Amino acid sequence: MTVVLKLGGSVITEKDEPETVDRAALSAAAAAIADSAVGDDVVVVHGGGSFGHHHAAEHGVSTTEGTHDAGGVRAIHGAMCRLNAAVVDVLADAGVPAVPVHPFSAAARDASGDLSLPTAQVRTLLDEGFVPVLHGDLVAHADAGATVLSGDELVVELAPAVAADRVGVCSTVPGVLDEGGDVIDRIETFEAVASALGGSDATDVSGGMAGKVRALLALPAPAVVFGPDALPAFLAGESPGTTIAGDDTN
Ligand code: IP8
Repeated sequence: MTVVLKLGGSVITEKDEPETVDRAALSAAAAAIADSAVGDDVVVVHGGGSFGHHHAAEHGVSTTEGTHDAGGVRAIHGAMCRLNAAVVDVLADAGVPAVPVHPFSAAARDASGDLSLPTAQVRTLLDEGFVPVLHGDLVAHADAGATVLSGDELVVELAPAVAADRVGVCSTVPGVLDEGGDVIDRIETFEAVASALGGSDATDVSGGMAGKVRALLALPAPAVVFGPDALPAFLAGESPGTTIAGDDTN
């Protein structure tokens, strides 16, 4: 079984405190991954939380607005590397064979924004028994300098590349919520939930929950969106929160 697991940046960091890891939340996630990693191939992707977003905002960089300021690039990428090192350390302390993989060193976007992400190293690391840990980062972007590459985009690229059987998105909410604030159990088409999600036709995968759902519907494997408390259940093979299963999963 191959699992791609996204740990939301706001799950593992203190969102309002610049560059502060939420040690308790990260340790709990690491313990859950350590318990389950035996026998499964697991790729971890984490978001930026109070590390990358803080610096990206300061330098006016987003998924579409780039920068040619090398100092800004070093500041944003450096912050993500510090968070990645903290995540890898906590996973290692929990007994997970975690190793860092930095997308900025490998990925590129062309002038129309299409992403190319080499994945042979991730597949090979999995085959060799490691748990690769990637992170939202910056990416070299033709005609724009460097732009933000979100963890969600990485999940969408990686899941088919490693032939993931399951995709988990651990966020601060317990699933995709309907207008009344209740968790939607299962989503098979975007149209069925468009009004609950604000009907956004955003195609940018970092464009909130609507964009996330759209991107996850296009995956060949079912994706599950859940809150931190449900991580052990997800890793045990259950589907807590919201299951997102588009046509291609059948
Ligand atoms: O939190 C953002 O990753 P995300 C990474 O997954 C940076 O959107 C550099 C802000």
